[in-house]
Amino acid sequence: MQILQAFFGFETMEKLKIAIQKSGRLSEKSVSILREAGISMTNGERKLISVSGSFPIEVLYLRDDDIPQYVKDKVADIGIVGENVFAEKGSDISIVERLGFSRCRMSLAIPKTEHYSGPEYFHGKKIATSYPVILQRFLDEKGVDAEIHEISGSVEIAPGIGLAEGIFDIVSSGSTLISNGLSEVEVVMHSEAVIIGRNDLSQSKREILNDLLFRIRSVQAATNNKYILLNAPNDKLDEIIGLIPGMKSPTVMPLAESGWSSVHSVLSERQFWQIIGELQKLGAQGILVIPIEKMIV
Ligand code: PRT
Ligand code: ZN
Repeated sequence: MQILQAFFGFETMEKLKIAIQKSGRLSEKSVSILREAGISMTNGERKLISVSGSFPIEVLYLRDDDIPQYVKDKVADIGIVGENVFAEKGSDISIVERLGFSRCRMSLAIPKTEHYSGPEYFHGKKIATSYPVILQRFLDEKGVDAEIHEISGSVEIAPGIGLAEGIFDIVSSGSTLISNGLSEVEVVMHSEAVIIGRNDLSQSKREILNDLLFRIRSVQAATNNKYILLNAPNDKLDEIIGLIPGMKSPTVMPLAESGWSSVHSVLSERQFWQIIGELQKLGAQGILVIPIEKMIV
């Protein structure tokens, strides 16, 4: 790929077509993931298609629900959707990468005044949802015979207007359920944004995809990790190093003041909050935590 690119630029190369949501909860983050991976788009106004001058990629802006079908039909090669949309419409295609944003869950909910006895509660009842495939799979697994009423939006109002006795929908904070007098009784699946793709990409498109995934993983590793610098008393160096082992091992340099060293390492943000107290107890001082832009793992 590099040789072709050096001679002809990206214009003449085969491009990987990625479909992202045109406007909605996934769109901003999808664009920023590409941008952080060094892929700048020529078309800032997000029309239907834009191309990148810095990477052999073409971006298509679509409704999220349509993306799996466009990938199946080879209009796009890969796409970014919620795992819920993949589970509903993604037969014959696969998850290529998990992206960790737009986390939510798909749950069954019933009026909070009802007593819930277990999945058999739904026997013979009507459930409103925009996700009939995932719901049917769950009901079959549990051996429950319920009627699925498919609606495209405002699912949460269905029990209140007498359309259904329960709902199956996306839940994030849970406040939509509460404000509609519903309580969540079964979490059927957890979801996050994912890259989906076909398994039959050409060799050159697969190479572009691998390059894209490498870049995305480097950005994600950097986001999840921090560079930490601290001053440590030499008599506690081994214990402090044990707490912040880093990618290979920390850098340790003597300070001008004898008996002290400067320790540099990398650790996850979550880990940092767990060990900060212990580092202080061991006498670490001048602790600096710095964001990392890219991290090649
Ligand atoms: O127009 P287009 O079809 O492209 O977009 P859309 O309206 O179908 O989708 P959009 O943008 O609303 O959501 C895109 C994806 O974001 C979903 O498929 C999920 O994977 C993910 N996501 C994450 C969510 C939520 N969180 C979310 N909270 N999608 C929807 N919601 C809605 C939910 O439907 C419910 O009405 O928010 C409400 C619940 O939120 P809480 O916080 O009150 O529980
Ligand atoms: Zn949608």
